[in-house]
Amino acid sequence: MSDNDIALKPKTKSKPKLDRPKLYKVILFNDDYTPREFVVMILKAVFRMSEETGYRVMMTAHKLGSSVVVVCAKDIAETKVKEAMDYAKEAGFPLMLTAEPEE
Ligand code: TYC
Repeated sequence: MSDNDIALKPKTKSKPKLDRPKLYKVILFNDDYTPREFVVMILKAVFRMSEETGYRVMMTAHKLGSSVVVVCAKDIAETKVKEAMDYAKEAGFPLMLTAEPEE
């Protein structure tokens, strides 16, 4: 190799992988007081679900005690939980949702 040759080193350093931000599950909980139609209305208005999907998610919570509504970024999950519970509070219903980190 002469002095003018450039020795090309293979790039061996790999970029450290950035951890993906954790996803959050929005969970809907059953109660004995909130009307079914109101729950479906909330799922349609806040979570942009169709009538059919909203009804299915509501019935899952009604029968099993809880249902996953959506999995998304933390800030979106928390904002939607607050929005849904604010609507319910305003209407005088004890509807409960939470945002929980995925395992
Ligand atoms: N259990 C309620 C009723 O029978 C309906 C309901 C369903 C409430 C799902 C909350 O997350 C819920 N009126």
